[in-house]
This record gives sequence, C-alpha cells and structure tokens, in this order.
Amino acid sequence: MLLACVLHAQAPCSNFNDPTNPQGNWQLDPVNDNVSYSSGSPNTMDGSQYLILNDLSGGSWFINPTDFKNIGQRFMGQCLYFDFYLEKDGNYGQPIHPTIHIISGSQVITFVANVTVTPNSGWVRVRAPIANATSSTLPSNADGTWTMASGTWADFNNVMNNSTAVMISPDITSSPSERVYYDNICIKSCDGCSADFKLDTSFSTVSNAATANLTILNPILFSTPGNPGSTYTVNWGDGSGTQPYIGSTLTHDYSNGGTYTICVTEMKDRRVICVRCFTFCYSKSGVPSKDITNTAVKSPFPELEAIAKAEQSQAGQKDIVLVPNPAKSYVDVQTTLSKRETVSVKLVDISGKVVLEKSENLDSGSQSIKLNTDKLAQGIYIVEVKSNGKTTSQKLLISK
Ligand SMILES: [Ca+2]
Repeated sequence: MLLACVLHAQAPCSNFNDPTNPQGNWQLDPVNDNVSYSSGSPNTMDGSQYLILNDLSGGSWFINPTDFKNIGQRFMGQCLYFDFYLEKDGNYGQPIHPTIHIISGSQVITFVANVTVTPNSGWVRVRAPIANATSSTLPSNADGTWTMASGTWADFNNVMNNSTAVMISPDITSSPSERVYYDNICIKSCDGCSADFKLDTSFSTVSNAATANLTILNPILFSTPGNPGSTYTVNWGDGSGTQPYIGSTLTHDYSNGGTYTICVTEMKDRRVICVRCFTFCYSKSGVPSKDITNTAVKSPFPELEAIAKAEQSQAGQKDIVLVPNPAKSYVDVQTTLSKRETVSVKLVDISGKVVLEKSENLDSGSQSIKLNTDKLAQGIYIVEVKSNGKTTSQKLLISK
C-alpha cells in the first residue's frame, strides 16, 4: 500500500494537454456566448497542445476556481508561470502586454508582463512572483509588475493569499475578434527550472507492487530562438540507473516496499541546470492472507490491521463486490439480498475515520449502491456494509 509519507503537495499546473478534457478545471465565467474556447497545437515552447480563447462579443472570463486557491498561503516565494501567444488583436494595432489575473471574490489583481507581443509574433513565457506587498508599490520582477484597479496594498495581499481563482481573458479592445493562446499556467519555483514533475503512484493488491507514473509538467524539449532546449533524465531512486525523458509519461514499477526518492535532472548543453526530487514510500501489506483463522491480527500500523481484518472478512464471505476497484470518481457496492432490507454502507479511511456514509432501502436480489469518491484523496479505504445485522468489509483502493 502507499503510505501517507509524500513530503510536499504538488503545485497546480494547467498544461491543457489532456486529450478528452483539455481545459481541465477551467471554465467560462459567466457562462455566455461572449468567449469560446478550443485547443491548438503545438506550443513551440514545449511542443504541446494549448488553450485557444476567442472573443466573440462582450466580455467574459475564463477562470479556474479549483486549483489555484489560497496561492499566497501555499506557494509564497514561488512564481505563477504562463505561456502566451497573440493570434488576432481585434484591430488594436499596437503591441500588447500579456496578462494574468488572480481573484478573490470580487477583487482582482493583474500581472502585466513587460514583454510585448503583436499578432503572430510568437510564444512568450512569463513568470509572475507570488509575493506580498509591503507598501503601495506592488510586487514586480524582471518579467513584469502586479497591478490592481482599486484597493489598498492590504487588499492586494488579501487577494494573493486568499485567492479563489486564476483568471485569463482574450479581451484587448472593445472589438470582439481577439484570439489568444494560453498554456502551462503553472506554479513553480522562480529559478527557471523546468524539471518539476507530476507523480501518480498506485499500489496493486494483486502483485503487492507499486507503480509510479511520472510526467514533467512543462518540459522545454524544443529549441527556440535564444533557448537551446533541455534534456531530462529520471532517477527512480531504487538503483536502477537513470532513464531519459523524451516527452511522454514514464512508468516504473517497485516490487519491494521502501522509501524512494525520485529525481529529475534538467540539463542544457550537458550542463546540469537543476534537479527536482520527490519522495514516496509504500509498504507491502505483509499479511498472511491464507491464514484466515488467525483472528488476532497484529501490526505495527493500525491501517495494516484494518486491512488485514478486511481481507479476512473478504476471504470468509464474498457478500459484496466493489466495481471498479481501484476506483476513481465512483464505486458501485454490489450485493445480493435475500429479502427487502435497509443496507448501510460506510467508507472508512486508514486512520479509522468515516469519510462517507450512505443508507438505502433495497429490494431483494442483486443490488448496487453507488458511492461518489470524486472528492476523496487517493489511498486505501475500507468499505463496511451492514445488512440484516451482519457487517461485511472489503478493501477499496482509490487511485486518481
Ligand atoms: Ca500544453
């Protein structure tokens, strides 16, 4: 199983690359026909798919109200990056400064880049500092300056620290034909390192092995004017050597429990630019699963004990089936009832806390209770089903 020993939260990053849901948690606000969005490819900074925003009539925004909450509280000292490209300027006719906005409720702060672009002048990458103001001079860096239309610097700090969303817009002029591209809206360190990566880990209860899927968030794999591009190598931390990263997700299996530090090294012209590491650990369950008569399961970890008990219960009776398992956004708890009765289902996390509870009055025969697991963190849970005075439990893995 994976243990809760991941050392730090991974920072939000929208790369608009998902083939089925490229906009991720971004949405129109308000929802109207003033702006449309679609995808294009490639962003010449990294060769990836990007977001296109089209201004069709009056104003509207494109916001992400999910991933960028409380930015200042979580990522002070880091930078909010974005890639920008101007395709059509709505006949504005002058160079424009790319912008990105952070909002908190109705308050807005705007980072204005120093660089200017004109239609089809190329992609630019901008870093906005995540910093507090200490006077009415708002924070700035080499890439640009934070601005706000109204309010005090204390208001600025409130928006930065208690942000509710990040916001972008194609609006440049009142004429509705602007078309802009955004990509790689990511929070990362300001040092220009592009070796930050996303790690998805899962544990197979069948093989007792852990699998790590690694994706570099916004690698610079292509040469652009003034930038020769980078190469990346991955060290999985288990003595298996290094592996080159060539642009898609890399997968690695761990068959032995332990603590592993996975590192990505970014190099330019054979020179190391930076290294990013992430530590995770997992432990095999170590439960003698064949020995179901052993009811006095003892384990140094309470969660192991809970799982061991669940496995014993599972081995003794197949009263419930969980589909799918591992689950992502939902799980169906399937059971067969000999008569109409009330069935209650509890989802318990490894600390023993009930995270979800549901009761349903079901007819006899094959029945199913759907639990929404969308909001739950990935990990191991126990599903407890109580019907006809009997409790049955099963182990459920939630893997996002
Ligand atoms: Ca992208």
